[in-house]
Amino acid sequence: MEKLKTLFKSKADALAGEIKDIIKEHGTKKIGEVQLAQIYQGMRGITGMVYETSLLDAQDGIRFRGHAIADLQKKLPHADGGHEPLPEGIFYLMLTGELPTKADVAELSKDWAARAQNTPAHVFKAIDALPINTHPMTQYVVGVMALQTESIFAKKYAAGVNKKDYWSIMFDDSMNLIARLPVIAAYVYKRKYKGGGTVSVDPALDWSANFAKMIGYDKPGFTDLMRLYFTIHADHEGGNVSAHTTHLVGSALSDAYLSYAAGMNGLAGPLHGLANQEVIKWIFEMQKSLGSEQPTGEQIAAYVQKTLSEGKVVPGYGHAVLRKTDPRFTAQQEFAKKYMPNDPLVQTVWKIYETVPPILQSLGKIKNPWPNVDAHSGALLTHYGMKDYEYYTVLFGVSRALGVLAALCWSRALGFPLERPKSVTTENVKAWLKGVDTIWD
Ligand code: CMX
Repeated sequence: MEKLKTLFKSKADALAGEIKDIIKEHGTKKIGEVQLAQIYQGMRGITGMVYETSLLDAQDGIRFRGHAIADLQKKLPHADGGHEPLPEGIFYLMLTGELPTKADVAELSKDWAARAQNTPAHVFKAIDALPINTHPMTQYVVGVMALQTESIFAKKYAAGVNKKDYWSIMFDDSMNLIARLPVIAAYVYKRKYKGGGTVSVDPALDWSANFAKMIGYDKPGFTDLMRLYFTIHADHEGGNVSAHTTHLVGSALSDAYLSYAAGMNGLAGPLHGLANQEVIKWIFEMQKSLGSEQPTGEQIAAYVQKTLSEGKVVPGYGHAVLRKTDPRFTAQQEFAKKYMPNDPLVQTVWKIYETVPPILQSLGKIKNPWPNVDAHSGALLTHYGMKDYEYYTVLFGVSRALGVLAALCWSRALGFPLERPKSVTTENVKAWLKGVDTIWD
């Protein structure tokens, strides 16, 4: 992978030079203003970090280095016989800013399959030490944490390393970790749902096909779904909980394993990545409660009102930034229209899409009544037989590694410092409101 590493370094050096000049010439210019409400309400809309790999627009959705998902489905290389982009390609794009060739992507597939061999036995033992009913995300994070023994960054830092070389060892760690995540994820799946067993990587297969094969779902449709899934969940700019946590923890020079595991603990929250399991759980409970596999719009509307009246959120709807239907939802809907338009669960997801937004809109307080990425994914997985919904967030996590680790390589290559925003107490705020103006120091 020396070619990719050298290309990344040349891009990073060029940008580091530009950033130096930008800060020198424009460093005192102001970006927006912070309102008191924002610091109480999750820092929404405060521009507070630089994150190179993707950018989110409230109306148009995610752009990976300027490219929309629909464009990338055409522009990124596909596997022979495959119909969806290979996620190796989106990693290459996020890391270098360039669209890869088919050969570039094939090289990455081969490299990751080679790096994934011989995952240390203690990783599996650490997972095996957990009770079988442990949530799959916990098992997954424990596996990642156990793998931290392999961190080159941690070892080299302990031995003494020049800060100019941080990028290089972060790159090596990131590549090794990404390569082995499907192994850990597949091991957790087999252990929890298939009675256990070993997993091994086929050097001839791409990252997604290897994962699909390891978990025992190697039909071409599912493999293609995984390629799409791992591509569209890879990144969502820097402020979301998993990306921001990885970035924050990484800013302390925690290695890729520690930083990514921290991000995954954030992804495991129900307002973030766990929403994908919550959606399908909510639909299954609705079907059961109504005694119908395909409830009508009126029945769904009544069930939504019940959910809201119990003080719960409707999972899969709403977003902190987006203000339209998530293009990642649309990409999955298009996949379903092509391969499974008559699937009853898929049709129920579409009926929910017709029914929920006007109800949420009528409440007057929800800024985005439209579906997000998590509203559709479970129905696609269920179609191929994967009904084990507690596992779904692990899939999101495997994909999210591509973005957050590419971004971490950039953070080290650009020499980004420790992140340390200022906090205040409400006592401070009350004093400030009375005109005491020194409290922010
Ligand atoms: N169902 C019910 N109420 C909702 C809602 C939903 N889907 N979405 C937002 N609201 C509520 C909020 O809880 C908040 O209520 P209070 O004022 O009573 O506290 C109010 O509407 C305003 O919220 P908002 O500004 O529109 O949304 P936020 O930026 O605060 O929250 C999100 C965004 C995603 C957490 C929220 O929409 C939500 O909880 N959605 C359901 C969970 C979900 O699908 N999460 C996945 C997001 C995508 C991902 O990260 O994977």
